[in-house]
Amino acid sequence: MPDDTPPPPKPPKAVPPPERGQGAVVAERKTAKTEPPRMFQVVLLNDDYTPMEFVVMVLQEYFKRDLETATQIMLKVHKEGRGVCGVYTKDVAATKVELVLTAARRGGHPLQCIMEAA
Ligand code: TYC
Repeated sequence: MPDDTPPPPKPPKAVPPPERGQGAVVAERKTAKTEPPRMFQVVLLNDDYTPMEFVVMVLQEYFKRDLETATQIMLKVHKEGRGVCGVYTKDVAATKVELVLTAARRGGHPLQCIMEAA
């Protein structure tokens, strides 16, 4: 009597893991390239009315300069017309300009402070 039962399913062939060039998915390790942030310098401008002591205080208080450095920067602004207080990221520089101008206006001084791309 003929046996018409279908043959049992063959066991799946063991598939070797793909290698390079045979359909393998290779995760490329790209070096993360994050550009450093643009930097901005905060600059004090000279005027004839703001007291030297106030400018030195500003440099100590808002730019964390010690008394000697603050005095040197103030004198540079006084003699040359402008001087860099510090270099910061955009938001930090903008905040410092605002704080300096607010303090100056509160004290009734015409001190000018600006930021510019470093
Ligand atoms: N020129 C000012 C004075 O003789 C002093 C001064 C220094 C003002 C720096 C502003 O950013 C300044 N009193």
